[in-house]
Amino acid sequence: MDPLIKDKPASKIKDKTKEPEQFKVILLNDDYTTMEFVVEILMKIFHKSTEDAFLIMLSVHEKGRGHVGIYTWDIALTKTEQVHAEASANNFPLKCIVEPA
Ligand code: TYC
Repeated sequence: MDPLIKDKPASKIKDKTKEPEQFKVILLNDDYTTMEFVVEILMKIFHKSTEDAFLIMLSVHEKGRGHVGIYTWDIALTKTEQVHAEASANNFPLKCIVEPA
C-alpha cells in the first residue's frame, strides 16, 4: 500500500492518474485539391475505409471543414505534418488543423 494513502478511507482517495489530453484533427476544404487525393489521404494517413473516407471528404467539401479523428498531441501533429507533406509533394493546397477535443 502506498504510504501516502495509508489510513485514508477509500472514498477520499483521489485517482491522480490523468488521461492524456486529446486533440481533434480537422480537415479544411479548398477549391483545388482533387476529391480523389483527399480520399487517398484519409485512407493512407487516417486509416479510414474507402466508404468512410469518401463520406468525410464529401462532408468537408460541402461544409468547409470536418472532423477526421481524435489523437494525443504528438500523433495529431504527426498526422497533420504528413498531410501537409503529401499535399505539397503533389502540389495541392490541402490543409488540416489541430484543435483541443
Ligand atoms: N473541394 C474540392 C474539390 O471540389 C475537394 C476537397 C474536399 C478538397 C475536401 C479538400 O478537404 C477537402 N475538388
